[in-house]
Amino acid sequence: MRDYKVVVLGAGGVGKSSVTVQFVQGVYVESYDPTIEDSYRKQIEIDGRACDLEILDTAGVAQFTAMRELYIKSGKGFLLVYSVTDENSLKELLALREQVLRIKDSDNVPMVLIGNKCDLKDDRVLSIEDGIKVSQDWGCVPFYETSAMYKTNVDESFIDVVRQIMRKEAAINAEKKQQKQLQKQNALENSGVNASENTKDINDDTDKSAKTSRNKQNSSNGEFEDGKEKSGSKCCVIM
Ligand SMILES: Nc1nc2c(ncn2[C@@H]2O[C@H](COP(=O)(O)OP(=O)(O)OP(=O)(O)O)[C@@H](O)[C@H]2O)c(=O)[nH]1
Ligand SMILES: [Mg+2]
Repeated sequence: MRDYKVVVLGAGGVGKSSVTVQFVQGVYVESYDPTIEDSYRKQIEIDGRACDLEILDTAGVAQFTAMRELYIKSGKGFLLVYSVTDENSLKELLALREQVLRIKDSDNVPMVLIGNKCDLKDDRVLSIEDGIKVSQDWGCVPFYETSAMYKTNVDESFIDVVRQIMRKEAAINAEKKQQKQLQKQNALENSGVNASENTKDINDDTDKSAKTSRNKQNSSNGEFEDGKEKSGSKCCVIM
């Protein structure tokens, strides 16, 4: 079973714990108890693959955020949560995302943008378009409006980020395999032993293994086709 470490980030009180507990335990927590740090495990099957999710529900309240750098380092995917009833919570996410990209030293980090509390229609101050705009500014990061209270788009958000982690890992593994083949090919060429025959064999092998790897990806999650990645995540998914 593969391990997937997902980190839930966002300002205080936006509903990180409520969303997480809804996903893991299927219950809604009405009371507000600021989190210091909570870790959950959940096993689910995604696209036919058994996944062991470790979910880190983090602190949003400033005095508890000292550990942030450490858990961003160890996380593979991120749920960035704001509340549609709190304008500042979306602003805070901009800096949080920058921090994630800086610590990960990459622009390609599995993440979803979540606008929570979408059931609170009278208290809403941020529109769906506000969320879509941020998602687009972030290079079309998948965006979901969620309600932890009604379990709206909660499972979908977690599954989306795990799928992104899977796709990233598959791409890294394919690249590693290709590099190994190239090294093997170079070593044979340098040894000068019947180089042209061997190279032909290896090229054939590379072709076959690339095809097999593509086929595997097609049959398991349909994310790759003809060696090109299909966009599995919609740019913006809203309730
Ligand atoms: N109506 C409504 N209330 C919500 C929703 N999600 C969370 N809440 C409420 O908002 C309050 C804060 O929720 P938490 O999940 O504790 O927020 P948090 O982001 O974990 O807060 P910190 O741990 O302090 O960072 C609680 O009273 C929740 O019941 C939602 O989707 N709809
Ligand atoms: Mg919390």
